[in-house]
Amino acid sequence: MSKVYVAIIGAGGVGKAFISQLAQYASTSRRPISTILIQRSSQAVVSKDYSPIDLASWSSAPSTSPLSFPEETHRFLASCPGPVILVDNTSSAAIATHYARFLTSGISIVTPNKKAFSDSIELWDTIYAASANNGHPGAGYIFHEATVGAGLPVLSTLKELLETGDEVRRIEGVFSGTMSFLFNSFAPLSGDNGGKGFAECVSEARELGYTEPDPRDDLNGLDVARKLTILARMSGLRVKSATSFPIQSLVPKSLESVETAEAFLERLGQFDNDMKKVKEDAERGGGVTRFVGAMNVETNEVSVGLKTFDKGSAIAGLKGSDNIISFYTKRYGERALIIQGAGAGAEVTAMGVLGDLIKVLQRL
Ligand code: NHO
Repeated sequence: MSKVYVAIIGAGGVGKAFISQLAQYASTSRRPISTILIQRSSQAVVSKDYSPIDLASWSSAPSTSPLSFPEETHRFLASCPGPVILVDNTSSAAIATHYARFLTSGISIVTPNKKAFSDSIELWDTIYAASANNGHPGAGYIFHEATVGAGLPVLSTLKELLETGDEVRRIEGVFSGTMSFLFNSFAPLSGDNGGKGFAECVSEARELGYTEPDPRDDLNGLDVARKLTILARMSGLRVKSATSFPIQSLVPKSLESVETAEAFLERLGQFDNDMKKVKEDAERGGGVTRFVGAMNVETNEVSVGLKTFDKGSAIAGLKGSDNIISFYTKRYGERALIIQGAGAGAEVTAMGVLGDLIKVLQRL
């Protein structure tokens, strides 16, 4: 079996978990896998002769300054003696906008980075048109399962529903591990959260690795909006961008432009009473408040925001950082096909990325 080469960009929470999962997979895989690049913002481990980097000791291997992107990175990968899979474990929009160039050169891409798929519809069209997924000869494949629901099989299920001729009518649920964790701990079913303020719950979610690098990307609803944009586009809706429909933000107006995530978290506590009121209003009506998203193919609508749920509902009963995603389709009707489980965190997200890498290996 011919060797496959892997290049990894981004080695933060998800990237590091991915590298250790890849090391384990490669040690038992019948297909030889050689990692030739591990690139971070400030430094890179580059195997100039394309021999494998030792994944057990990469962090102490000699490093250089990063290859420029896309120029040097593209040149290095396009000259590789075999098929290449590029793993983008960053949240960089600058990297995502160049995917088509790599795909056209036969380089496959797997990524949990939502930016490319939830930006303009034109970028989405360009990426898919350049990929082997759409039958483009000689092109690379692209998979991004972990962009929705981390390791949960959300996009692959949607694809299979559609390919087997089902009709998706609407998709609803809790799509954010951070928001799920926040409301499950800030507004638990029992009503008693041990006196924790909303800001304290946000800091906890960040420490647990659930949030985006800047938690405002979760709290402003944009992360959920990005996931719904991806699901809606895969279902056939031509959503213009992740900001082209109503999104309820939980970031106080005056903190939107605070420079760093740390400064934002320090000041968020000043707004704890606002969220306390939202929680108490829901409780007075006998329910709990949760942050949800929905898309409706029939009415062409997408929405993201807070909603009150009956305490007996599946959404109210979620635990930890769990996501729940309900597909209402022609076949499954109003009882829905439901996927539930941990929807954030480095290990489960890295699993989604490695699962995609294995899908590409099977096609190369
Ligand atoms: P980090 O820890 O900030 O790591 C990013 C790394 O990329 C850093 O080491 C940075 O130096 C490097 N980097 C950035 N720009 C670079 C560049 N131009 N060149 C080279 N290196 C560069 O972020 P994470 O947590 O590891 O996340 C990585 C990617 O996974 C992001 O795109 C993120 O959106 C995505 N992701 C993460 C999660 C998660 O749980 N952490 C999930 C999905 C996707 O399912 C998860 C989810 O949706 C989480 C969401 N916040 C939620 O539901 O609550």
